[in-house]
Amino acid sequence: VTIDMRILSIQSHVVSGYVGNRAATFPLQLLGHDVDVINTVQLSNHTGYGHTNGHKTTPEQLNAIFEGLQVNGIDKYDRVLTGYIPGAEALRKVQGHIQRLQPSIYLLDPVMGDIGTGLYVSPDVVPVYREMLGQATMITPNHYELELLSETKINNLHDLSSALRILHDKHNLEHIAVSSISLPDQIPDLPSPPSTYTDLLDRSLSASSETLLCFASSRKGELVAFALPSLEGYFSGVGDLFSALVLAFYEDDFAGAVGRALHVVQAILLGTAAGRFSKEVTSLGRGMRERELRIVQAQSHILASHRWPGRRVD
Ligand code: PXL
Repeated sequence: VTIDMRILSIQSHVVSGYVGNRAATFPLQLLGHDVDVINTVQLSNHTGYGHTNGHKTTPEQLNAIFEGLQVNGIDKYDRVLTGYIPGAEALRKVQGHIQRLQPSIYLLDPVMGDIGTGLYVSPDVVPVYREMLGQATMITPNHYELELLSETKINNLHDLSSALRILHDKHNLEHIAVSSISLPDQIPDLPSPPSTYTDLLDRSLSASSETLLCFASSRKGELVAFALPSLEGYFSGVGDLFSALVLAFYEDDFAGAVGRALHVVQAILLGTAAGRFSKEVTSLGRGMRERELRIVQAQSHILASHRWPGRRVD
């Protein structure tokens, strides 16, 4: 595995909890990388709580940070990761700087919203992200974000394939990981959870019967599907953690990196839901607090190199 990469991560900061840079930085460092961190917002907590205080970094402040790095010649990065950037003007600044930095790999996570919660950024970031697709090596949209980017509705596997083709062909994008999507289609012979996951199941709430899917899609036509157990309720930061791990694990096998990232994410989710990493074993309440990902406590899972099994469906 590649170690000691220089990575720039541009995402949110929350004082309490684990979304954005707070979900990405620790895993990347634990995996042996130097991570430079630009915070696009500083908030007390993620926006899923009843109340959130804090501020956005202004476009001018973002520019000043980039310029400081540039003047000192310390802005050389192997890989760049972007996530939650809630304003269009700020996103434009980031776009310009990434264009100048020319990292060998740029993972763009088009953090805009989710089915259920809807859009949680300014609507004018959507066209900017569409423009930026040509700049990215890989993107990690969820169902909602893939619909926004492709300007299509995705109700079945056929729609999914069309949306992916639009992004690969029209927007010249190499790799797409659809981080989670719910489709009515039966995909035959999808491998079930690996024993390294089911071994963790004992003390946990059982996963619900609903299955979510994840896909790794590459421009040359390879499409790999993964079946994921869906846990009840919503966990924030899961997509942010997933993106950071895909970026860290990617060498030349995109679906392989996605499979490894999924295994880590599922182990952390299950452990969090089961209260496994807490001082007391708690049952999962309705509170946001118990749903904060236990990323620090789950570090052995980040370092284990298991893969979630997938199957080619192209
Ligand atoms: O996980 C996406 C995300 C990132 N950053 C902040 C958020 C959220 C989702 O709620 O609130 C600040």
